[in-house]
Amino acid sequence: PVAVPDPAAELWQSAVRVLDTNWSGEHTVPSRRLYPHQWSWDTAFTAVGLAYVNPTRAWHDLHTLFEAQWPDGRVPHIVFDPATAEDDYFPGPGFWNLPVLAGRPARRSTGIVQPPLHALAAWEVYRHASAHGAACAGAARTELAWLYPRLVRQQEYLTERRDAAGGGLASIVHPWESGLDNSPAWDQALAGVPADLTLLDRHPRRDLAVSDAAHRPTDEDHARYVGLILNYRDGGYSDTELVRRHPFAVECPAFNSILGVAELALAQIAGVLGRTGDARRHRDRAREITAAISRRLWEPESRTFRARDARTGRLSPVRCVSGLLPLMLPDLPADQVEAIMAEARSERFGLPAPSVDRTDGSFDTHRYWRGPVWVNVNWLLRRGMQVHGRRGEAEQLRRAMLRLVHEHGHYEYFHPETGQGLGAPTFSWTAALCLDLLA
Ligand code: 9YW
Repeated sequence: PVAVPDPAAELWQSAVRVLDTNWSGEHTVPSRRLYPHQWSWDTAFTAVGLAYVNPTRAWHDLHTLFEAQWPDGRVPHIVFDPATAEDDYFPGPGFWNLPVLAGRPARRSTGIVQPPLHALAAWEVYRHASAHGAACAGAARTELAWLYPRLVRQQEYLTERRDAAGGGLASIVHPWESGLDNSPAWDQALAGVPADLTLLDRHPRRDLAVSDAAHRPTDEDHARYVGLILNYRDGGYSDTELVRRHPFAVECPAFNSILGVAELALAQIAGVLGRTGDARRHRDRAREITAAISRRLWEPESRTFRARDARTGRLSPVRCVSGLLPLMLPDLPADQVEAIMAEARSERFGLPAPSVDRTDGSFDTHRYWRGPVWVNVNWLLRRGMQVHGRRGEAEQLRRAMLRLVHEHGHYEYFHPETGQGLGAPTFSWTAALCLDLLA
């Protein structure tokens, strides 16, 4: 008999191969091209997929990341691989020039953060552990117990030290902290940040040596990114009086929705660990974060969520995919849930959702977070649809994502009109999330 190819099985196997290729022995790299270290939210997405095929490696990855947690609770956005040369990635460990920290973390890192998706990832790995046998389930409980206090400190850092405007939401101090680097959501707030192009002479770009300049942030944006780090670094990475001392502080709807979802995942984890009082506290926090998002980031005229400049109080004028992600919060008011679903279905987005409103002047089919489709944010959007019982759309989105990857490969991002794969070709979170979508 002739073997009939099974597309789902092929996709599964290719995803597993990508994750195997990108395993360094200590952590998973986002891809072998351009990203030689460990990235924070990439680790969380990757763990979600590894939960099905290699939970031991998922825990190891999370462990490595949290070994680099700072004494103040922040989990750095990159943990540097000591085996990689300083100039293989900019900005490398030398540039960040970390202060000597009391109780110094075991690993070298950057001083900024990324969205706190790790509690959700840990919960997902734990949830699937029993499918791998009793020993694996036992190990998962031990890992949860190790991670729990660290995850709590990560949340406390963000909710206490990063509430720059005092309104109950965390501010990002750099566009990179959103994970949505050059999203137009930051354009208005970034316009006030000086773009000193001479910084690029001293700190030349590495990314352009390995990727197409038309896909990447512009030199002006890059100069602002470098300047922002220098300012934060020269202030010793302190978060006191951010609004006065730092030229960029923004409340991102995606970042804060993930912050809220993390509290709900912590409530589940606390429950497993027998900490009922803590579980209640996490659920209360999730409700408070949801209420703050719903109050502060809602733009009533367009009925959409926007990023808010914590320094000026102004909402970003651009509709971005980040504005769809409050859907992940179960307590979001029903009329806001309806509005997000309508926006997602509209000609401005559609499924899978591009990173920016297709009808906006800033929409650019190739430029990174200014138009292309990304699997990770669509995966989060699908979770939101599931949370609110939108089964039809959730299934439509699941199929659309799988079709994209099946036809074009495990790319970093995709052309929002043709589906062409863009950026790095064998990208960890795309592969990992495919496993979850196929399971
Ligand atoms: C960079 C690694 C990271 C992601 C970010 C994405 C990009 C550029 O790549 O950042 O060099 O850090 O925007 O979300 O974590 O995959």
